[in-house]
Amino acid sequence: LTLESELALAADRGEFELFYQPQVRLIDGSLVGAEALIRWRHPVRGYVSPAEFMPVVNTSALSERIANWVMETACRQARAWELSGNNVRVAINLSPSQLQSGDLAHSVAALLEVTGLTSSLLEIEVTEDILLHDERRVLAMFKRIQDLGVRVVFDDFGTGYASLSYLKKFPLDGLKIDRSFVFGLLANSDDAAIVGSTIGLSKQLGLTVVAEGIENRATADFLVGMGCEEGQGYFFGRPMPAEAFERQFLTAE
Ligand code: G
Ligand code: G
Ligand code: NA
Ligand code: MN
Repeated sequence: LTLESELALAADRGEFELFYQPQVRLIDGSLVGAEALIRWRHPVRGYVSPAEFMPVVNTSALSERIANWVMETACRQARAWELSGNNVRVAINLSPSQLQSGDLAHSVAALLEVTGLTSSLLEIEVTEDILLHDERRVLAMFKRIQDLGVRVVFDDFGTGYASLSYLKKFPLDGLKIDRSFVFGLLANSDDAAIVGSTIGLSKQLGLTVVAEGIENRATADFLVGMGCEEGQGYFFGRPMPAEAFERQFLTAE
């Protein structure tokens, strides 16, 4: 069995799950959102990381099917939390290959309609590389997604091939500062300069900014000092199953 056919079987058998990692307001640690991260619960191997299987998904016919499953699962979860009185902005990841076929804007509109989710509680994370292919089609599609009120952010900002001009032409609500710049923030003045400039740039462009990969309080405090409002990282919580996320971060209605 190839990994690709194993993955198709896994999808048929419902072996995929979404984990949720908290995103918080750095000033007081209060919850603002969650990033949904896919996991494969393999019957023998246990949880398998997307780093192992998403590269295969992304080059296979499964790509769109998985994207639709992730979107639907995240929207249903976000709506359930919304109904229980917790407005959690849920962010999903879409790889460039998952946008090649189909009409994402149409799928998103249909999902919002079916689930009843408030559109601003859904966020889509894309990497800067998204515009490398079929720029006009992708731009038009994301304009329609943003018109629905769904948030769109650049993930891993600063690590891709995009130029700053993408910030002008892409309909964007926020940036996520890649964790490779955040890890060394306290020790490396280049990282500090890059992070500080990105925070400044975001503010001047009216974008929200989330720092990723925060692993200790000192880094969180330093980011607050630089004017960064939101953060994510093991210091606040690891990606975890929905039930664990609810117990740790949400209030029962
Ligand atoms: O969760 P973890 O840090 O192991 O994720 C590893 C990589 O897999 C990250 O680059 C992350 O963006 C990606 N990833 C996680 N979940 C999804 C998903 O649902 N869809 C896509 N396209 N990528 C994902
Ligand atoms: O590419 P993307 O930014 O979507 O990747 C998200 C991945 O980053 C997830 O797989 C998650 O497990 C990982 N991650 C989240 N917070 C931290 C952190 O504080 N430290 C490290 N090393 N990885 C993190
Ligand atoms: Na992400
Ligand atoms: Mn990222």
